[in-house]
Amino acid sequence: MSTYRYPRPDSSEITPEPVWQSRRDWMKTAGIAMSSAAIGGALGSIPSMSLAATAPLASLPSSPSKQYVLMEPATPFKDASSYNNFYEFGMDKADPERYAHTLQTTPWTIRIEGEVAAPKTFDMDALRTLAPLEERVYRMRCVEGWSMVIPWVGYSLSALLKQVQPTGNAKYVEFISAVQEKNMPGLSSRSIDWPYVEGLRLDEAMHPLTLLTMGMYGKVLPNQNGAPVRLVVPWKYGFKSAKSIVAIRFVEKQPSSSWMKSIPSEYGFYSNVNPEVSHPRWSQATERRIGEDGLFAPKRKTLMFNGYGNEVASLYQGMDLRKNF
Ligand SMILES: Nc1nc2c(c(=O)[nH]1)N[C@H]1C(S)=C(S)[C@@H](COP(=O)(O)O)O[C@H]1N2
Ligand SMILES: [Mo]
Repeated sequence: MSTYRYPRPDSSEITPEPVWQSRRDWMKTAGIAMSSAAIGGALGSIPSMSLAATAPLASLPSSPSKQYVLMEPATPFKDASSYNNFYEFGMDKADPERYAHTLQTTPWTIRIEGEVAAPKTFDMDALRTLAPLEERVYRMRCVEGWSMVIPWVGYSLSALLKQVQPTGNAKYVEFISAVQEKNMPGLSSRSIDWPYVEGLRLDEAMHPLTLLTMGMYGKVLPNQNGAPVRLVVPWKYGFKSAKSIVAIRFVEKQPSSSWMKSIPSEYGFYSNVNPEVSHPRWSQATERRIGEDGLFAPKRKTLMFNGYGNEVASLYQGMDLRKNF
């Protein structure tokens, strides 16, 4: 018996293998590189079939959220765990699944530091039991123009942040991802200043939607999705949702994220999903939903704040969202 309440896609929505294969062949014939060229470049390549054996993932029980559900079908697990961005493991969408098995996820701790009365370190046991685990189905919109619907398992980040006392200087929160020199083949690319760092304003970090995430589809996170613990900020472009987090730092000044440092003209601090503000190199008005794709499938209209406007629009009252992109 399935424990999921969200509608499952019926098998006709899942692209059969011969179609994938012919698509790949077509792309080869057309001379389109299968690996995405530059960071933030191509509008996402076609998901590739996984050849890697998948280790069984431990289940992670949780209660279904009553509040955070969607009427849209969840993206098949297969797609959500094989079409990834995790540049520590390479630039290609298939690289994380291919290479992230080397990520060392035990032991694991998150250090909370910076502008706090007393810095504190939490191990995974502490993190998993700190608050009741919930399953929440969120949309995830990548800045490259694709999206997924994923049942995540976790709890509001605010539950963790409330465990420490931020000082009056704490205005922003920084999230620092792991660096494992020997285990991450993507670190050799210098296009990102490692570690991968992201940031939120304190009120964004404390917003109930901001999810400290330890699982998906009822199981612990696959390495390629940011095991053992990551952030999910569903109203912002996917890159704000830092994976494999080892430290959370309260700071006074607006932090500069890896993407802001790497390409400041294209990536701002806020990065709220906004169909009206184009990326300098492409429109953000529509998106391709992974799992219901096909080169000629109609695109979906991208929603303001990725559809979470009722919850979060008030955070940005009076702000010019073109300037604060
Ligand atoms: N540490 C780290 N976190 C990261 C990334 C990354 O390269 N490194 N990629 C981001 C991007 S661009 C996206 S779209 C999401 C993808 O998450 P998913 O692969 O679980 O769908 O993770 C984000 N978090
Ligand atoms: Mo992304």
